[in-house]
Amino acid sequence: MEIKTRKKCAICSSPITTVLNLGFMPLANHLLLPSELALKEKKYPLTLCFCLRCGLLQLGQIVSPDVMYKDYLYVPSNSKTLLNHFSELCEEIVKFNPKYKFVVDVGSNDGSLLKFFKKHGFKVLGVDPAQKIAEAANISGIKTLPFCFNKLQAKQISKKFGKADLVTATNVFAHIEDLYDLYQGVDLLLAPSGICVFEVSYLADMIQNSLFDSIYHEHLYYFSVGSLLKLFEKTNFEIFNIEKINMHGGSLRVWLKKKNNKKIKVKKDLLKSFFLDEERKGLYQPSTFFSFSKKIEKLRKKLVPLLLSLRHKKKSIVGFGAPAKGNILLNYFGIDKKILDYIVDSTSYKQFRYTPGNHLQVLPEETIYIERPDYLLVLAWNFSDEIVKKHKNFKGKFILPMPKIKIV
Ligand code: DWN
Repeated sequence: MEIKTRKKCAICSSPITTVLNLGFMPLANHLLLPSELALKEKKYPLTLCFCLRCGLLQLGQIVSPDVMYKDYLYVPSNSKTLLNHFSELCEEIVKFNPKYKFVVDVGSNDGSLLKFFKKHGFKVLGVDPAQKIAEAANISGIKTLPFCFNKLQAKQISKKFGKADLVTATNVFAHIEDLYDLYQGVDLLLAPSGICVFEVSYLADMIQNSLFDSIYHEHLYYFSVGSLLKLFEKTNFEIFNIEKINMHGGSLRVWLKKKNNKKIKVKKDLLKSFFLDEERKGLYQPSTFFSFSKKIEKLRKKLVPLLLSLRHKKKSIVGFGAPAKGNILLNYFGIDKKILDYIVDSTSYKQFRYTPGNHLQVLPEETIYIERPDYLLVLAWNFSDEIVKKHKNFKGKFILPMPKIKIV
């Protein structure tokens, strides 16, 4: 089934309340081939629902992973910032336990993270449903199984490759519908002394900075620490450490151990401080999310007139980066060919395709030195430092739309 409606909370099965409706949106990462432009484009409802009992913010509609990942175009290796981040994650885990030897990365994509573990002498194994990208990872020497991770697959992996010391997952666990099946699978795969380290976008940062562009059909869940604690109550895991990290607009790095592993100490005071901070920020109150739409409207009322005024002055504007988040921002704010001439992106999979919804062509980054637009609207704003530095010879200006509009 292509899409289904969620009626109850994914963590505690309580009724859920719709708190935000972004209307009908195309799949944010599905850039169209030229031959698809003439076809009727599919758009799906995009709503956020809140559970009063456990505080989980979750999508009201679930699009089938087969639909979302069959022609997946996102790879992390186009960003030095992200690769440096993966290297730091690897170093931190190796420092935590230098004896770990076998790591499985769930949602391993092109193997960017596993390459760092491989350099440390780990046995590495990736799991990712994006067939083309998994194939490229295998060719690059990172063994990758081309399917979605779940409990059944975990059993097969454990039988064939043995128990893992470490399971990692960066920006993946919010993409998997059945969270209990997922963690039962991680439990089956991990050795008794093993740990799972995963990263997810952090709800507190999303609300604080009105990062509505991270709301799209791939992201089924928007976690607070409070909702994660509720989730793990009903699994064989417990959180023993949590770090706030500055990736993708603000994320959490969550460290899990098995409940009966008493060798690793739980940082109880740290977890409590996150919980109290979230309570103070209203992350467990639906009213926080009802007011979220007003903050998005305020941003729209600033950004769109700014862009229109530049166009009125005959200035040319080009989108920089074709991230999933950029497609949400453009479609939700109605920014189309009237404002942007085209988009540039360094990802070869994305080039010469067209963005979903507004059908802007994606061209190679170098185009900006040929066409020389007056402005670049940086849609990959989470990498703006890297982008502005990399293009210091670009003669035009950069418009950074999030979290606050800036022109540099
Ligand atoms: O959860 C997810 C996040 C973590 O990554 C996935 N569902 C999909 C993806 O979201 P995204 O597409 O918003 O991710 P990025 O990493 O913000 O995308 C950046 C885009 O910008 C890529 O298409 C690459 C491009 N880029 C570029 O063209 N030149 C990036 C840099 C740094 C550059 O210099």
